Parts: sequence; C-alpha cells; structure tokens
Amino acid sequence: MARLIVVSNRVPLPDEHGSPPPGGMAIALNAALKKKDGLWMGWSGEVKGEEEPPALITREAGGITYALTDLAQKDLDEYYNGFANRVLWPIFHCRVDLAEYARQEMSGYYRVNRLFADLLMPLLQEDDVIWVHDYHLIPLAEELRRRGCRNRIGFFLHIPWPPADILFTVPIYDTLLRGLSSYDLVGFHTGYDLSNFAECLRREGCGDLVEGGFCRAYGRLFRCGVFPISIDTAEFESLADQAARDEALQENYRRIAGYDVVIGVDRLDYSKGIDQRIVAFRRFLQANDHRIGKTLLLQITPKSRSEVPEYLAMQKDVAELAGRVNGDLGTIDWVPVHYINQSLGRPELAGLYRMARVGLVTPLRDGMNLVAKEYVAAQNPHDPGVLVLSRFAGAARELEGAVLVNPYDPESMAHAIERALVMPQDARIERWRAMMARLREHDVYRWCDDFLSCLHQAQNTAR
Ligand code: ADQ
Repeated sequence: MARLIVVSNRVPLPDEHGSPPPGGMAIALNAALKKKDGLWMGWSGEVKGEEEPPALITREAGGITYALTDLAQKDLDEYYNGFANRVLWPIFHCRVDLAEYARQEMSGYYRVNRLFADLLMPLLQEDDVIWVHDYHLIPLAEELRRRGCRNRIGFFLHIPWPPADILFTVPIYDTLLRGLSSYDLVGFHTGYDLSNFAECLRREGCGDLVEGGFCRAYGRLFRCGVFPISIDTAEFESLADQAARDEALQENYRRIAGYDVVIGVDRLDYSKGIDQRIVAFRRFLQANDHRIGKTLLLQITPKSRSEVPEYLAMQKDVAELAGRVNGDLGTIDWVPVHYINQSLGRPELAGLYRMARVGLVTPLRDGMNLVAKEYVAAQNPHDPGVLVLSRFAGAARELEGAVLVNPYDPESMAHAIERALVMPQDARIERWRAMMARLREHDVYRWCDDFLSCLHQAQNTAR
C-alpha cells in the first residue's frame, strides 16, 4: 500500500490521548493518514538557534508519524512572517497595497523550501504519495524533483488564486508559476481560482488548461482541479444538538439569550472584513430604531500573526471601532458589539452558532471560509438562522441559500441583516435545507477522498 505523506507549514499535533486537534481538515487528513500508514511533516512551532543544524524530530501517535523541524528566527522572519504572510497572503487576497517586497525575504522563502526538501527526501519510499498544503510551500515539488524525487506530488491551495494583473505584481511570479508545474496535481477551492491560474499561464505565454482536467505549462503536463474544502458536517450538527441540551453551556449564554444575536467568527485578519462588518452593523442599528437595545453583534476573533505589523495595526483599529459603536449607541443595559479576542472550543462555538439568528460572514476575499459552513451545519432544522455571506468567499459558490452581500457596501449589508432577521420561518427552512443538502454530500472527508483519488491517477509528464 502506498503511504501518504502530508506536508504543511504547521502540523496539528494530536492531544495526549492521540486524538487529532479540533478542526475539520486536521481530522480528515488524520483519518486518511491513519489508513495509509502516513507521515505528516512540517514546522514544529519552535525556534532554534541560528548555529544549530537543521534536524527532524519524529514521533508516533495514533498510527501516524509526525516529523517536525524547528526553524531559526531568521527563517521564520523571512519565510513565514516575511514572504508568505507579507507578500503572498496579501497579494493572493488582492491587497497589493499591503504587500511589502524584500528580496531577502524571498530568498528566505526558497531557503526554507529547500530545507523542507532536504529533510523530507531521506524519509521517502518509492511509492509514497505526497500532499503539499498551501502558499508557504509552492516551490516544494520543484525542490524535491531536483533531488531526484519521482513520487506523485499533489498541491492544494487553501487561499484564493488572484487574477493575472494582481499576481504579476509579485516580482518573482514566474518562478511561482513554474514551481507549480512540477506537481502531478494542483488543486484549488473554486473554478474561479482555477481560471485565474490558467489566465496567468496564458498571459505569460507559458501554458494553458487542456482537455480532461489537465494543464500544459513550462513543457510539463499535469492535472489541475477544483476541490472545495468542507467541514465534518455530521460532527458539527451533533455538537450543536448537544450544546442546545447542555445546561451549563446554556447558562453561560443566558445574558445574551434574550437578544437577537448576529454572530461573526474569524481570525483577526484584514481579509475577513471585520471593520467593514462593524461599520455595517452600526448602519443597521441606525437605520432600524426598533432594533436598538434588542440586537447585538457577537464578534469572536482570536488574534493572529501578531508579529506582522499590518495585523498589529488592525488589532488596534478593530478594538477602537467596536469601542466607538458601543460608546455612541450603547446604553447602561445594552452593549451593541460584543468583541471577544478568544479562541473557543468547538462545542461552545457550535452552541453559539445555533443560538445566533444571523451568521454574518463577510470577508473581502476568502479561499473558502469554513465558518459559513459551520454556521449552517449548526442550525436547528426547524428554526434555522440565516447566513449572510460575502459574494467574495469561495463558499458563496456553493451555499446558494445564503443572502449574498457585497462586503464593501455597508448599506447593502445593513439591509441584508434586517432582511435576515425578518425572514419568515418557511423561507429560512427552505434556504437552510438546500445548503445543508450540499454540506452533507460534500463534507471534508469527500474533499480529502476526491483530491487523493485524483492524485493517485495523476502523473506529471514532459510534453
Ligand atoms: P482561515 O483563513 O483560517 O483558513 P476559515 O476557513 O474561516 O479561515 O477557517 C477558520 C477556522 O478557525 C474555522 O474552523 C473556525 O471555526 C475557526 N475559528 C475562527 N475563529 C475562532 C474562534 N474564535 N474560536 C474557535 N475557532 C475559531 C484558510 C483560508 C480559508 C479556507 C481555509 C481552509 O483562508 O479560505 O476556508 O483555510 O482551506
């Protein structure tokens, strides 16, 4: 049996009982790895001294081998905080204005990819299948091929692929494009991402999509496809059912249970449109006097990437904005925006989704957005809430029962919140059923199976 090797920047390690950490993707990949005697390789999350030689620490848990490497501070600064999160992340989310190019960081990005390839090569067996995840590791297949690796290698991009004119602002965009042509399969969330990728190749004059789900580029023929990621739908549904019956949890929610709750759940990231959402919520309150004192926005937002200056600035901006709305509109017994910088456990999150009348998921751009799917899966089938979803989230292409909005237009978002709150029960049920049918059929296990079965048939060839 071919082993499965997963490579990602961070590795979600199991707890002391060997259970995978919460989160659909980690659970699905763990299940696939367990079936295939698998190995998961990535950064340990620890920093090592500059002089210490790179090494892999391997450990086994729950039938999976974890192979982890520490990184030096310079590597982290250049590869992770630098090129990955200050160039690729903003550009791929169409925020050219926030990208900060530094030649040194680009070379750090390639250096760490070479390091990953050096460390992985000795672990590989002849028929291992390798699945590389996300924008941190685009050049990894090319580096492995240089070292003689002939295994099947697939790549999945968790963030959007940008339109050509946006990608071309990255000084080394051609090296990135060429790097992808070393994979046997390249997967995206949506058809729009795939067509943007193909447009980049065409405009560069170096390739295009060809019949049958293939791509010809840089003299190579390889597969390309659309694999919309999803959640463990059944698990989320059952977590929300349990939360609704959990008296201790319900007691915790007692203070907000009498309000119409509008919920937002996102990492603190400028791509998620949190500022714009708070502004829209303010407009909604100002336009609907009868909602004053009765509706609140529960925005649950753990801080992320605080080493990157743009994220630090944003922490301050969002907190100030929430504070201003509360100062201007709040009363002694009512706080309009509950802004919480915390990561919650899955059961608690599922319970809050269930109690919220509106799921407000309004990223400015998002590869997929799993929160939108989690909100739908957590609803009470007899009295579901309404999902208000940005048209610029990958999820909008699947969740047709959502009320779609333009996150750049606060008026239309304010209007959509009110529309969601007054939507009759039968209309809510009809919309929810359509979305839930899709999520039941296309859960995260299906995503994983679809990608891996396509990868098993794929083979990069010279053409
Ligand atoms: P993210 O940008 O992290 O993922 P998203 O898809 O919404 O965005 O996933 C976030 C996950 O974190 C969700 O499972 C959510 O429940 C969890 N989370 C967020 N806030 C939380 C909180 N306060 N407490 C607990 N959990 C919280 C990237 C891409 C997305 C793509 C995913 C998967 O940016 O577009 O959908 O990868 O491919």
